Amino acid sequence: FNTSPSSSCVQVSQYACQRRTPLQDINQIFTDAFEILAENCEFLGNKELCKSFLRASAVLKSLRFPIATMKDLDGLPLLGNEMKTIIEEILEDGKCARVLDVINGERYKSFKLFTSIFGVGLKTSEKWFRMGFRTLEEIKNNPEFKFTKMQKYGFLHYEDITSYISKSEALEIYDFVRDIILKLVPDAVVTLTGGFRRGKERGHDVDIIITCPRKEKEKSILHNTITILKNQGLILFYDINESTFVETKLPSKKVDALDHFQKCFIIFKLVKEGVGATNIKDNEMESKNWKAVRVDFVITPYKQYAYALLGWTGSRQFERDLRRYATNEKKMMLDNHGLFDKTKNVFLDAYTEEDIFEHLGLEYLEPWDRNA
Ligand code: TTP
Ligand code: MN
Ligand code: MN
Ligand code: MN
Repeated sequence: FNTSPSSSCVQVSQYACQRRTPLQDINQIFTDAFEILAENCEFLGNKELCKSFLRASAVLKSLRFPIATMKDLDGLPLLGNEMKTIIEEILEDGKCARVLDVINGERYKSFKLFTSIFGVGLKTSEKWFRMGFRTLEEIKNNPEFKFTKMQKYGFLHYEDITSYISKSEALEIYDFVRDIILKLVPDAVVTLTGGFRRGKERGHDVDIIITCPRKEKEKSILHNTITILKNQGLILFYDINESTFVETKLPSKKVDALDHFQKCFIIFKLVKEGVGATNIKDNEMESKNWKAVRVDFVITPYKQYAYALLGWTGSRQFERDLRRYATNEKKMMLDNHGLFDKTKNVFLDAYTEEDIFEHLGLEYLEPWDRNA
């Protein structure tokens, strides 16, 4: 096959759900720039511009050829003048002044730092930034501050949590947890989702989705599993959100709305076999033989499982485009709980992700092609 841009006569869709986006991003020099600008907009509360940057980035990620000249952009959607100016500057200089200004800016640097703490979002970051804080030390050592339990543990395990999790570490935790769950409920379905399901080699957390085909049997799984893990001393922190799911509720209009399933945000103690022992023998400083790893559990009824799996597999931009496509092109409403056809006034049942793509009239995309 030919990968040169001129040979691609097929129109590139404006929706990520109509394009293949593998992990390998050959336009990373541009997409990195757009994602920094998008993040900066998010920190400034400029949602519209943030969306535009993320959509532009996603278009470039789907290309099978590297952008080499401005001519290569002909016919591509979602790349307006603002986006083209940035691409042109990077093509000429290898960098973009606007991006450099952002990453050296006080606000971006502070928000990056603050939001890297587990339990700290945009609101808290804004507050701390306005109060004049710029470093973690200033915040951590401030006796005036009241931290949530999540933030306290976020600080406590900061180094571990902000370091990457390898695929083998993710699989180790997944296998371990799945074994425990299958002993409790033999027909439970336990799936590693999120970035690792999309083929990523490293991630910032381990996302695990759980269901059971026998009605209501999924309901006891979370608490029983947490109890077992706690008794084994493997839970450093956990926060259970009970389900608020209502089957008759229409899918959410907000593209970034959280879902209503039972879930648990965990800091897991991953014990590394063999690490530490040699150091003790050599009488060196005792090294820690475990690593704190962020793990998310989500538990869904069987009927909503395919929708939840699709939603939790991501990427976030892929999910946003799926919903936008459903709304704008199909007069349907999609979220992590289901798909509602507004023309026929019915919820559409699905038991596999393939079913959902079919309902939407989309060609099926494997998880590893959803890296928008
Ligand atoms: P993340 O775990 O944040 O992201 P990721 O797995 O793609 O990448 P990494 O962890 O390596 O940074 O989210 C995974 C998906 O889960 C994302 O598409 C959004 C979705 N999600 C929900 O649908 N509902 C929720 O309540 C949460 C917390 C996430
Ligand atoms: Mn994840
Ligand atoms: Mn993430
Ligand atoms: Mn997650």
